Amino acid sequence: MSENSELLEIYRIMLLARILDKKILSIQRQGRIGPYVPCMGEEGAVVPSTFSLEKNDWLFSSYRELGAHLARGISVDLILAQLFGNSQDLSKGRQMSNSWGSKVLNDVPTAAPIGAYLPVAVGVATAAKLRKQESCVLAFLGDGATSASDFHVAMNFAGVNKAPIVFLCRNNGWAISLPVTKQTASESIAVKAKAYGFEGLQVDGSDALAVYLASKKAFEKARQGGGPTLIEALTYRAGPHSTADDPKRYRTDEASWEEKDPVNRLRQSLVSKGVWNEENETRLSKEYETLVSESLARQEAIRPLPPKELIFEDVYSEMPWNLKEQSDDMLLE
Ligand SMILES: Cc1ncc(C[n+]2csc(CCOP(=O)(O)OP(=O)(O)O)c2C)c(N)n1
Ligand SMILES: [Mg+2]
Repeated sequence: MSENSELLEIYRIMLLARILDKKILSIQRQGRIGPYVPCMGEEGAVVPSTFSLEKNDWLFSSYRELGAHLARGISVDLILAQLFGNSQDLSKGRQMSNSWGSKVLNDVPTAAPIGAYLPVAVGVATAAKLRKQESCVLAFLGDGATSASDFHVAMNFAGVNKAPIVFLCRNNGWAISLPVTKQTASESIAVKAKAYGFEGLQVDGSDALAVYLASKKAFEKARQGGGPTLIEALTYRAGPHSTADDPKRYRTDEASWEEKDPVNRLRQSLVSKGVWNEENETRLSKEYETLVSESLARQEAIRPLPPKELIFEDVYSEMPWNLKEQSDDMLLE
């Protein structure tokens, strides 16, 4: 596939993520789903990097990577089923919202403690290397996750084992209300890779082409046995941390958001290359609006919801006594 056709594909998914994210945010505000973590502003970092993944590779994410899951092949129906926690949700409503994943797509649902999955991601990459399998791993994280002990464990283990993994840190400047200046005294996040013996680089996360090229190079290196790379993508969290957050209480930097919008930037670049125009844009936006509203109507209507006793299933082959006690108590309520 030529670079322009890859970029067009990337653009389509970024646009779908934008439209879907806006719709989800609005239904959350109407009380139709539980809490939601929006992704607007960070599509340029997450979608292009996911395009370097092959079928047998693995994707690990946090919660703001809606576009990465769409790029990996998770359908809009499954995205919404997860948020409604209905019976079509692959985890049957037992995961926190935004914890998307799919076993067949090697897309691993996230864990709530920040960074907890990073050592697991490195383990998967190391295992693939030991077994002489071709697979690589893409692991997303936020700037806040770089203070978690699991991040350092993962970076160290990845460096020592030359694991085929690409860490993509979305540095959006905030960990809820904590600015990145209070997160680390390092000159950058990228520089941290040096201490663990591998390459770290910074890229403009609003520039989809830059992220695409940096990720492609990092994956080529990993596939050739060159080990890990840490990519720090400088992004902009355009919305609140989550629907339970009010950024007006701690943030005043919203003025220049339009220039940073990665969807607009990629669109303008495709238009200037002559491979996209207003007519294409209108047609595709309409198509996605319809896709999203039809899927929403389908997923919201699915009843009955999974029974609450399901939360005790699929973990132990025989339920331990303490869980049995909790389950009995719950069913009495
Ligand atoms: C170990 C742990 N500490 C704290 C939290 C609460 N928490 C949830 S999200 C978050 C901020 C993470 O920020 P960052 O990694 O920068 O990701 P972003 O939300 O900016 O995408 C925090 C502190 C948590 N989930 N796990
Ligand atoms: Mg952050």
